[in-house]
Amino acid sequence: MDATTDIRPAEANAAATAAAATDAAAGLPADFLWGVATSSYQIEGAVAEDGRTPSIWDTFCRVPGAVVDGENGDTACDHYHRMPDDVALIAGLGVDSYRFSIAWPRVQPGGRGPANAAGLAFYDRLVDELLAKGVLPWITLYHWDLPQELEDAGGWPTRDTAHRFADYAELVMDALGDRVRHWTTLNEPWCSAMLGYDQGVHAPGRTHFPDAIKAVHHLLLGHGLAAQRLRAAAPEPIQLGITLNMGNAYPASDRQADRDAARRADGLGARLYLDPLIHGRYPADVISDLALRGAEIPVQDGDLAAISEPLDMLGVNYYSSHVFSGTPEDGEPETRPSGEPYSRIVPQNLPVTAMGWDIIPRGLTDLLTRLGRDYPGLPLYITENGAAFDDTADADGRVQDDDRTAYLADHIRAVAAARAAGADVRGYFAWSLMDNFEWAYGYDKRFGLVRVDYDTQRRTLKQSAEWYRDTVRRSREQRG
Ligand code: IFM
Repeated sequence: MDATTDIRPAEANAAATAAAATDAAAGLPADFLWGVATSSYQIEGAVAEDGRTPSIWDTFCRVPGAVVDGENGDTACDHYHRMPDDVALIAGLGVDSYRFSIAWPRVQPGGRGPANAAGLAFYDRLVDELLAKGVLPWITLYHWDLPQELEDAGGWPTRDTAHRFADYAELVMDALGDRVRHWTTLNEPWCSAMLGYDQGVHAPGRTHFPDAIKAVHHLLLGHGLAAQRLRAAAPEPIQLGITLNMGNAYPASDRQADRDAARRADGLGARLYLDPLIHGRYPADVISDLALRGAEIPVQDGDLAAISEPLDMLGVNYYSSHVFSGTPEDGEPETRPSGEPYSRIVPQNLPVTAMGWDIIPRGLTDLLTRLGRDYPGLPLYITENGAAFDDTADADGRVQDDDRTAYLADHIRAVAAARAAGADVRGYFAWSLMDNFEWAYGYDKRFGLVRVDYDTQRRTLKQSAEWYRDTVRRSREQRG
């Protein structure tokens, strides 16, 4: 297969003229859910207020060199103090839903014990504010801000953290379950485990692959235990899910070595999570691949039954895809001296975002149709999709971000194409509502539909926000 030709968009990086972008939502049904998303540490600030204690990100940001320019989330977008205005901004975009995360150390400082009423009160007000404006709250319980005390006790590689997460989930359900129907346990467990415990580029900054694999299992176990507790404690039936970040892994050619490289990448990136969650078992080929790297999944009796607690929906975060080769650039050898097979991302020379990520809308269509085929009967929601670009603002803070509009339009079309091919995709959340703290990149990368001037905290709708608002409006008009 010539993957390069296959994944190149028909109009690669076409500038988004109004005419080109208006039809993006065509083909999506009238009840399609439109939203915007954020996460707690990336926007809230107020890290030491109302009883919040440090998370692993507060600690990691203090490590010299960990975050660009030594930035941190101490103030971020100051959302904690500007929440009503931000909700008004969301309502002004006309979206159906707002996906946000709860800061664990704000509502259960230290990660154990009783709820902190002052911390919970913030989310209580946020939920009320959203409902008053007709916006559906969509909660993510864990978007990476693990209480530092739990990391000190071993973090996600330690089994107890899964139990602590289930306790915390129930505390939040007790406080907000009377008004919130949509619950996501974890955001992107691959990032928590691999970036945090293997690559060390995210908090807590550890670099031990076998521990990262233990973290994967305990994150999934935490999800399963929390799912059981959430369902048991919910006063009304809920819609429960988990969000995974995934791309499509393409082999560079039909050669067996390349197909194996793509299979291995997909195994570690996607099936290691999907198969236990949905089929109740870890994939045999991934277990063998892990063994070659000295890693084992610490499964105990009953774990897989808990992990495969039925899901009402699967959240998909999509940004890009990769093409894999099973050989180094010079062609030899296919196996490292350790016996581990070789796997290389093949550069595609495609248009990229400011993150350097290839723009491959076709990958989203392929991913969604594959999920629909391999994991049938599970409603899918795009819980994040969006792009950082090097925005330039005029004197009024206005940004003419045609590149971002084109990215969003192309990916929304890719969702419609997946639906046409049979995938049960029911909603789309743009990442992100506003520019925010982009983890190890600090404030250097801007993903927002809304520009944030970090000196004044002024918010200004970018052109992409206006385009998204109009797209949502047109799509809603079909509802009559
Ligand atoms: O900003 C992040 C988000 O927190 C998780 N998904 C990817 C986004 C862009 O990197």
